[in-house]
Amino acid sequence: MLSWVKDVTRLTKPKNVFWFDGSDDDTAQITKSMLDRAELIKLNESEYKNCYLFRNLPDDVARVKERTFICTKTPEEAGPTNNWMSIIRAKTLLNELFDGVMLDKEMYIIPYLLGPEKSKYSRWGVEATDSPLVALTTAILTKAGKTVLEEFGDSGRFVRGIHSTGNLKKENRYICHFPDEELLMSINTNYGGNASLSKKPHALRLASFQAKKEGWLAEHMFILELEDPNGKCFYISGALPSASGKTNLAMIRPPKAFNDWKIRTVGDDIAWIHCSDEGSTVGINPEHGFFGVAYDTGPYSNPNILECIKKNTLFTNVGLTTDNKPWWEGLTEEVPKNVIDWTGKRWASNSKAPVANKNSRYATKIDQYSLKSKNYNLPDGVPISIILFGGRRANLVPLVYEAYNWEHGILIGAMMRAETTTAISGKVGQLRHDPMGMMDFCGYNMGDYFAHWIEFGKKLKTKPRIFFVNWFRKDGLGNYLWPGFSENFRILKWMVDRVENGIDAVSTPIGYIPKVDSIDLTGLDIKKETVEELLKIDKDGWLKELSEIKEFFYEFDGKIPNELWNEYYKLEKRLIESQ
Ligand code: OXD
Ligand code: MN
Repeated sequence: MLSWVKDVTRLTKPKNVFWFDGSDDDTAQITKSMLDRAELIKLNESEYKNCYLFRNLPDDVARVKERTFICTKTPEEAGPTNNWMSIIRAKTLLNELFDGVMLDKEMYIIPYLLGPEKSKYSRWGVEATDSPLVALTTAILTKAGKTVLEEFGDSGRFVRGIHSTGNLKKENRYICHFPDEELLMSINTNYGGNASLSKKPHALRLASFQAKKEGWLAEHMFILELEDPNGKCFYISGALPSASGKTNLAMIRPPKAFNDWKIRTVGDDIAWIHCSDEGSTVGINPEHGFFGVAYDTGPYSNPNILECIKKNTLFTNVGLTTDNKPWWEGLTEEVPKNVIDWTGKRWASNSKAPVANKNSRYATKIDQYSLKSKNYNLPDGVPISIILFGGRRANLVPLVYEAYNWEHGILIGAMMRAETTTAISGKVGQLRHDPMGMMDFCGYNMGDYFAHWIEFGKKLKTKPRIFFVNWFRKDGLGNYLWPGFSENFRILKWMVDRVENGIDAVSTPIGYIPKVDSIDLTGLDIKKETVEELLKIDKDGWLKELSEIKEFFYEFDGKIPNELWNEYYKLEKRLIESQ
């Protein structure tokens, strides 16, 4: 590690190297230096203890797919869903950009651990960065510093990450991944998803590549714990596209009628899933904090997190009230008077622009979240019995359905499409393929990725059951049919009833759907016809969907595994025969 840090120092030429030891003192020192340079705003201490606000530049507030590259020998290794750059070209370009980039700046060296201590499933990384924001964020989202070094010993295996804020020019922004070398290089950006390399670049893109080689899965999934009234716990892992309520679902509060059920969180964004020595499916959360979307988070969508982010939290791109409290749409009904918007300007009350950026974030430690599962940090992980995929679809996709088997489940994961949101730059509301929520995060050819899922299943003695959910179906007038939010608990409960108690379901061409009266609607005012509508299968619509999926699969140039095509044709046949 020392010799690598020396190499990075020679390349980037910082004026000083700061080894982050993970202590509160180090964090306080970095925070103070940012406050001194007015890069950070201290929030109201009596209501938001030890909380700060950072504002990114307006064109650097989201992940940028078009500037994100997988650098391998051949484009085929990266596959059609990734941007590819040759290793030589990327290295030449980046070495030039990084040459002397940290002159006059401090370089922070942050050793971090992804996953529980003393776990064979955990992995190390080190990020060298000139961004104090990244240093603070990594200290929140991972276990970082000295304790990691102690566990690390003299192991030479760690993911190397080099990052510089550079000049923040978008045209020279690069987020490059070199899977063969386990190396990450990111420059001219300071947004968490591009710059905090431990998160998306390491825990998903590089980890997915490692996972393929080593026989496990690195997924864009939450893990939640559901405890039934008898005290029995179930673990559900689920992928929804970015900014589709994944964090909120992982922290859902059951409706009043289900007071004796508990939901607790293991992780909200990333799951590393392994086959245990006994052949069961176990998952860990490699992260140690939440980097959730603030915008639209409120007492209705996620009451549990609001209490957690009142201390030791780093906010980015939210609004600021006159008494120095963070604010974003959804936090309270009324916009506070004289609020400052996320760019630092006074917000005009007739303005159509939002106060907070739609991808504004809070970074906070899982430790201080009161509804975390007591097993969130178990070295052996938690047993996963349900895997859920989902998407934001105004029509076609029913509220919930279950796959017939593992391979069929992989097909429905691979078929996942969703309306776009704001975590990535680009147009909002368009239908976009997002297989297993991994479109932006799979570090290798997704055709091989689907094949890897099939192989992984072969090792499992008992496979998790796979479900698909869509909370966002609308009626002809554009109104949501399902109330969503905490009511989604009812669907989680149905899944558990299916898996645990074997309750009956209706077999349809696309999979099992609930019998209308088997979803527990106690205390919910919803018409039976609405539930029927939510579960309706539009066969012509599905056949059209399938033909679009086929076009998508063709892009993989023969790499879609036969098992997936088999499931595809079985599904098509079921749809045609039921016409
Ligand atoms: C995230 C994302 O930041 O998915 O979690 O964009
Ligand atoms: Mn995510």
